[in-house]
Amino acid sequence: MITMALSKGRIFEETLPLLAAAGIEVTDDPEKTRKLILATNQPGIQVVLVRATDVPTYVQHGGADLGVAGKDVLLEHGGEGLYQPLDLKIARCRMSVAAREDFDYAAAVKQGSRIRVATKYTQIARQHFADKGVHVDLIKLYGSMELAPLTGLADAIVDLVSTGKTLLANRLREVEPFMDISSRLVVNQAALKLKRDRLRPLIDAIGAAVAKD
Ligand code: PRT
Ligand code: MG
Repeated sequence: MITMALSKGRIFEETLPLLAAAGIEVTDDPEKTRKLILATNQPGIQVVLVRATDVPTYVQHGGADLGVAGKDVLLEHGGEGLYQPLDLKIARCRMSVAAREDFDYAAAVKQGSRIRVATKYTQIARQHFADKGVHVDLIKLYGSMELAPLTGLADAIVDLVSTGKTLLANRLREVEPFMDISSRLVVNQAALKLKRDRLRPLIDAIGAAVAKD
């Protein structure tokens, strides 16, 4: 059996057409079933639904042979034990610094002030500000980052932006987009050796589908 880990929502939706191009159809609809293991039209291939941030962990430890995860999630995880053969170019967005309209980010950076930054993405944020030589106090949050500058918890946030509507609705300004994000195919390194005959053609078919778009 080949097991593929996907997260519900945009990653599942946007992976479906790539699987279809490889001849794989998921026969259960995750929005209509409570099942976490979904069958496909191929008896030897199943899909497991896990949280987006858990996909690398499942694949790393062999709970799944392969999976799809955002570059953001992979950088935070570290990518240990994962082979990353393909950029699937799906679930695209960007990682940005955002601040309240009345916070002068550029001036704070120029003056070398310590900036309080709230984020779920502490590894990515730490690396970004270190590269820029900006001093920051990072505050780890698990969600609703937009609230942090509005309540005075932080001066700025680091978060994903796609349409910009969330920032706008919370009167925040995107002051520094710094990384393009898309989702990658990740494969368990041991599985790639042991199940190579089945995994390699699957990876190649998905790769061909990406190249066509
Ligand atoms: O939502 P849940 O807590 O279950 O898990 P998750 O947020 O980890 O999963 P999901 O499905 O929301 O995101 C999975 C992956 O999609 C992420 O790891 C990213 O690689 C990618 N992706 C693409 C996004 C977005 N676009 C995105 N816009 N992930 C999150 N967002 C959020 C963002 O954090 C912000 O809250 O959407 C909001 C901004 O969107 P706009 O359109 O208002 O700018
Ligand atoms: Mg989400």
